[in-house]
Amino acid sequence: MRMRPEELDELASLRLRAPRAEPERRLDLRSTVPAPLQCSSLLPGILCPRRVSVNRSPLPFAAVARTWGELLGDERAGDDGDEQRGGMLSRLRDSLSRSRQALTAELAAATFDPGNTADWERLEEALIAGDVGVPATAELVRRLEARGELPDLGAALAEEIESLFGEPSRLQLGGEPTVILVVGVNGTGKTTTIGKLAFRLREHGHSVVVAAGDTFRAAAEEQLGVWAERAGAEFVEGGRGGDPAAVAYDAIERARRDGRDVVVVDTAGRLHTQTNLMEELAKVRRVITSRVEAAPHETLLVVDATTGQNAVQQARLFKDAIGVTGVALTKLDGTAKGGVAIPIAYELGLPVKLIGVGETLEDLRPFDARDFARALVA
Ligand SMILES: Nc1nc2c(ncn2[C@@H]2O[C@H](COP(=O)(O)OP(=O)(O)O)[C@@H](O)[C@H]2O)c(=O)[nH]1
Ligand SMILES: [Mg+2]
Repeated sequence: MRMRPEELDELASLRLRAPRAEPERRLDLRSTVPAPLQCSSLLPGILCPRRVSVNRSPLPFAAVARTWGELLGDERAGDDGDEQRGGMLSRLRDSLSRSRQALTAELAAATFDPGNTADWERLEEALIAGDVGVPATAELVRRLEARGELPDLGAALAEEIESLFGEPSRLQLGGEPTVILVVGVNGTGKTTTIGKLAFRLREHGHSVVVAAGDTFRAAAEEQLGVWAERAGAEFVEGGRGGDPAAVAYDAIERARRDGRDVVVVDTAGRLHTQTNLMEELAKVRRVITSRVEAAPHETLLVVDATTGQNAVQQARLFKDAIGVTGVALTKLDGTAKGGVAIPIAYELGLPVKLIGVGETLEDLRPFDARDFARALVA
C-alpha cells in the first residue's frame, strides 16, 4: 500500500516524537548540560560539579504520597498497612532493579573514600550515566561533601535523593467536576495510565468519566473504552477524526448532568494534520477552562522512563508549552533509566505523582520519594 503525503508527514513526525529505545549511551554532555554548567577544566568528558554552585529555590510542591488514600486526599482510606507497604516496597525494588544495578555497580559504594578525588569523579559519572542529570548530580555531590563523613554512601545518597524530591504531593480533586487532562507523546502510556488511575479513583469512591480525546488513531478510542470498562468508568467518545476539544466538552457536560466527580481526558500524542500538537492541546485546555472554573485541576504529563533524557526533554517542552501539574513516569519495570525521575523533579520542578510498573490495572503506584530513592540506590 502506498502512503499518502499526509501519512508520510505523520510518520516523519512520529519518528521525531515517538520514544524509542536508546542505544547504549556514551555521555554527550554538550547536549544535556546547560552551558553555564559545563566544566572544561577536568579531564575531557568528566564534569566537575563540585566546583559548580547551583542555587535552586525550594521545590514548589509538597513530595510524595505513600498510599492511594494520601495521593487522592481520601482521609477515610487509612494506611495501606505495614504488610502491604512492605510488599509494595519489594515490588518497587524489583521494578527498579536494573536501574539500581546500573547505578550501584558504578558507585562502588563499599570502597568509596571521601578523601579520594577519583572516587568523587566516579560518583559523578555514575549519577550522570544513571540519567540523574547535571544540576541534580552537582547538588547531590555538594550535599554529600558537606556531610564530611560518609560511612554508608548508599544510605546517604538515598537520603539526599529523597530530599531533592521535596514534600509529598496530591492529586488535586474536589472540582465539580474535577478535570484531569492527560498529555504526552505517542506511546508513553497515557491511555493505559488513565485506565489504571480511573480504577483507583473508583476504588476510592469517585465516579469517573473518561473522554476519548485521541481521535486520530483508529484503535485509540476502542482501547480507552476497554480500559474504562475494566475500571468501571463511563466512557465518552467523539468518533475518529472528531475534534478532541468537543469530546472533552461532551464529557464535562455528561459529568455535570449526571453528577459525576472526575473527568479524565485522554489526548493524542501526535497528529495526522500539520496542526501543532501543543496548539491542539492548548485548545482542549481552553475549552475545559471555559466549562469549569479552575479546570483542568491537573494536567498530567505521561513520560516513558525507558527513553531516559528524552523523557526529561519532553517534560521541559510540555511544561513550557501548556503547563504541567504532575508527571506520571511509566515503564519503570525493566528499565535502567529510573534515575530520570530526579531531574524531572529537581531540574524542572515538576512533581512526579505516579509511577507505572507494568501493564495491568494494579501497576500504577503513587510516587513515594523515600521508597523510590532507597529502591534506586540503597
Ligand atoms: N511495562 C510497562 N508497559 C507499559 C506501562 N504503561 C504503559 N505500558 C505499555 O505501553 C504501551 C503504550 O501504552 P498506551 O497507553 O497505548 O500509550 P499512549 O499512546 O500514550 O496512550 C502499551 O503496550 C502499554 O501496555 C508500564 O508502566 N509498564
Ligand atoms: Mg493512547
